[in-house]
Amino acid sequence: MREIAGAQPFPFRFDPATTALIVIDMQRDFIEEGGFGAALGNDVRPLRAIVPTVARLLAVARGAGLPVIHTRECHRPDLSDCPPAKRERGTPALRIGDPGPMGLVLIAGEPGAEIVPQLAPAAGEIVLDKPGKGAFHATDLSGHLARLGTRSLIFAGVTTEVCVQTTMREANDRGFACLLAEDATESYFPAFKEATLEMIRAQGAIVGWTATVDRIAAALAPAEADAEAEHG
Ligand code: TIU
Repeated sequence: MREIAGAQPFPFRFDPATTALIVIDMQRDFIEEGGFGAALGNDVRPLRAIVPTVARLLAVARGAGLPVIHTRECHRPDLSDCPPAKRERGTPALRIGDPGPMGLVLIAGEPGAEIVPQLAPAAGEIVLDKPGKGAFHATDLSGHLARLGTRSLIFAGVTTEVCVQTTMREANDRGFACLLAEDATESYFPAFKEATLEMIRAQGAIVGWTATVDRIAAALAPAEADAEAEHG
């Protein structure tokens, strides 16, 4: 067992052998100009700023042998998995499925739906397309986690209070111990990010824990030392 002593609201204990990293929706559509996030009226720059920190967390997780799951919020080209209530909501500059500068907005296979190149999935990592905000809805995430033997999940990605928090709550209800990497997640609304971190860890970690990437890396580092010792 490992421990992140500096996690909030109290130390997070986990076994690297049953822990996976899940990186939520680090797609061009949320992070770059001309995508879905910008079409909703948001400034995408704060999201772009966390890319190096997410890359570091990915490197740490890969180095420690943790399975990595990447998600992408996107829909089929025929929109059969996009409820009209989602597509028709509000008055965005571009709706899901509309042609934009990065192809059809939030559609699988289009450039905008791809994960940013700095965080590209490595060979063998799971890439899960999801039509909802939560990654368990209408996907086989539960099956993947059962096959991996996962019991604890480390979360990163965007946006903190929408797809990340929704998925964390889904995972928490399914019995996973969930920890959110504080500096590897971001919102278009700074106050919403802070409120989300607080509500996750309030009431004795009612949804889960939070910790910085530095602290997560420090807790996982001995795994590398163990591996070196094993291989002589
Ligand atoms: N991935 C994700 O969070 N989808 C969103 O639509 N987020 C917003 O904050 N809009």
